[in-house]
Amino acid sequence: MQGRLTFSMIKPDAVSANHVGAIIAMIEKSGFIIKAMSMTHLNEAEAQSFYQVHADRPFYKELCSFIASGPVVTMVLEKDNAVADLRKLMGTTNPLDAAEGTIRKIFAKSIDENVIHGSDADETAAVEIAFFFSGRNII
Ligand code: 3AN
Repeated sequence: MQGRLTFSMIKPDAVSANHVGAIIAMIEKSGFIIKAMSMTHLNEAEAQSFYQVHADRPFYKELCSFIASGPVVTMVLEKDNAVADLRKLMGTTNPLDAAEGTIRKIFAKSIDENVIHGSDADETAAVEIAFFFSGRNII
């Protein structure tokens, strides 16, 4: 059975552009329940740790610098089929390929600064939720 929880992060480009409210509205309208939410500013070491799975990829350094460049909004979201449904709502990694009406199509400018992160599997969702939230802070 697919899990009901996923992790999402609104990235620094969307926070600095004042798109937080609009993005959260799209998430809520799509039927997700916000189980936890926080704003934080990762330092480089924390960003590198969060994106450890991408350590071998050519864009790793730039990705970590970008994520550490400003505040982010982190969320635990609940819905049936949460991981897949959030990724559908986000749109493809490259916003140029994203479907109409998706968050990245509407708000993202490039593959490097693509507005939102969503877990790619139930297992990574559990790891990413634990990275940012303790059980005490999940409603
Ligand atoms: P997604 O966020 O859609 O799951 P991943 O997990 O493949 O995509 O990549 C993680 C992040 O790394 C993306 N959100 C994007 O910001 C960045 N990224 C992925 N592919 C590239 C690329 N080819 N060039 C630059 N940045 C990339």
